[in-house]
Amino acid sequence: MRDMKVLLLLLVSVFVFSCTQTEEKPDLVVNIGVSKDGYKPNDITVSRGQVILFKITALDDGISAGFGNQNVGHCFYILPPYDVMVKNIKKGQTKEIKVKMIYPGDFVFTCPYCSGIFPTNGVIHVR
Ligand SMILES: [Cu+2]
Repeated sequence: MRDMKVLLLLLVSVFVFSCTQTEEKPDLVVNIGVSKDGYKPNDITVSRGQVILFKITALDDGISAGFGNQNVGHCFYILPPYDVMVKNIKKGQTKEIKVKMIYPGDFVFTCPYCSGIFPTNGVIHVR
């Protein structure tokens, strides 16, 4: 029973502290293209507290084209503390995510699928 309470508390903490994804109205739309050449743009500056609607468009198949069997597409992952991810953006697709930029600083975003092979990394500066 005590273990269950600890587990529950842990789950609640994880939810509360990773709560940067939002359904609030966006202050700004940021369009990003992703391909084997990386993200364009890969250097983004936003204001702290803003709600950003990121629209990520995959311009190619990423690792799926010759590097793997499955068509997984690309990914848009902002590392913790933001810890938000848009998965499986396939060639020609645009996927969206709204993020409240509550943490100031410089945060890396990446494609966990292909950043080991392609330069799919970028930085978001929250000022
Ligand atoms: Cu990728």
